[in-house]
Amino acid sequence: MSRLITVSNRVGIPTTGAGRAGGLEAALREALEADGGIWFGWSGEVAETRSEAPAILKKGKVTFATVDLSRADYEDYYLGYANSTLWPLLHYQLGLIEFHRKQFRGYMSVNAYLAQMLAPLVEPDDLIWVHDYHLIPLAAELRKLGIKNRIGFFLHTPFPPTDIMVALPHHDMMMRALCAYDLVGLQTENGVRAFLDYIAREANGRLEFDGSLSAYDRLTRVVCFPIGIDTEGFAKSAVRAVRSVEAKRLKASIDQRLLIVGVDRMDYSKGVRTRFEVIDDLLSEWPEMAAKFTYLQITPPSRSDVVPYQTLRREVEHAAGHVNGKYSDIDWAPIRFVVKAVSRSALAGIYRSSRVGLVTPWRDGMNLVAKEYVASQDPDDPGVLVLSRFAGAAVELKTAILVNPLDPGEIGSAIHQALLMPVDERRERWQAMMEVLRANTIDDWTANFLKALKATRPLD
Ligand code: GDG
Repeated sequence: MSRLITVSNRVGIPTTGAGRAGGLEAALREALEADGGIWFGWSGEVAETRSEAPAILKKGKVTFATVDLSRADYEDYYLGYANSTLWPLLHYQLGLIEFHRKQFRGYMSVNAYLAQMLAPLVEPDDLIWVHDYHLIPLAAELRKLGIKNRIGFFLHTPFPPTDIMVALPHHDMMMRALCAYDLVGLQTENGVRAFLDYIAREANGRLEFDGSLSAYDRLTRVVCFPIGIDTEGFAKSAVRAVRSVEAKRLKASIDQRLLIVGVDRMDYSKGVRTRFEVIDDLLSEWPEMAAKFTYLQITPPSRSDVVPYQTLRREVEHAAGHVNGKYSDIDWAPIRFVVKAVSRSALAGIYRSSRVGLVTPWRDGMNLVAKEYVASQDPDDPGVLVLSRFAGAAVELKTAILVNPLDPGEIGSAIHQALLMPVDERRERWQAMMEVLRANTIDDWTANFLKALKATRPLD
């Protein structure tokens, strides 16, 4: 029986009870528990020097193996190349990309180091599943060390079109590194098409009759696996959560008003800045909507050591204050802006209590908030999802109101439509989305990826 080794930038060590884990973390842990396995990655600690060997923690059939990184690694690999070069590139934000050779070298060096730390833990039959853009070169580095196991990679972000990809200095190296995997999983068919287009135009590779991709003197597979959520679990916890203290506090505080909710990490790709302009447009176009709704935006801080994230925080705080200053009355303010994380169960209750879920990223690999919002709704009186057409989730959630996230006027009209939408139409739209979410859960996603990885041929 093959063991599973998952590798991700941060490791989901169960510290505070299983109930706290997010859907992805819980699903990966479950997959590891099934046949036993290892979860390997950075500990999240920045130490004077890198660890000489992984710290090992065993819980049941799962081993958590983590290493510390140095301050230079944190700056060059994590803040630098991963989050200031690759993240904006993968979200089509060419104007925000920074590129420094020192950071690129740091990124390559951390990947080589992680491969050295991981290689001794690998047994011949293990399946290795690597996650996300921090770790693109890991398979190539493991191959250099003689690891012949089947290695899969899943990219949680979008995969951009060729004309954007080639803006990355060393794009050829990154693509060659991706093709060192036996299986590359992407969120959407659009991403798969972009990958194949790059390989055909820039790498002189081709798609073989059996569906594998021949490039850089080897074969790989590139397949779309849209990530899902624990649909029924979320639905159940939303039912419980509306009875929680937090949900009751929220309900009492908004009075009879309709709630609009947005939940996003503080990240420019999520389109949070535009949303305050949306509320401004909405209230100037339909002044009679004043005091009829409350817009609650929950935005946990994220990557606050990266300069564009600091700028974003200042700008959004300013924008929220500006709109509130313009429209508030003594007993009502249009916006509640919460810059901190709330508990997972409170989140489910908040989703369920709100008439509109506002999810308008400029670009997003999938966007789990959109799916969680739908799963949390009351079947008899569901809320309406207003969703960016540029989120991966828009491919599946076709009966949301789809909007262009760059057009505040269009989003404002969509909210207006959602606030006034009759219950029959809300139910119809919700049922169609819920069917999709039941047919593709996080467990299906894990099982589908692992099945496809097992079906690839190990190296001789
Ligand atoms: C990446 C890709 C892709 C948010 N605020 C709180 C909180 N959250 C949880 C949400 C959701 C998760 O964080 C965010 O997931 P998203 O999918 O929306 O976005 P990213 O973090 O950017 O994730 C994305 C995803 O990977 C999976 O492949 O969909 O495209 O960018 O689960 O509920 N959770 C709690 N408190 C908060 O305040 N507890």
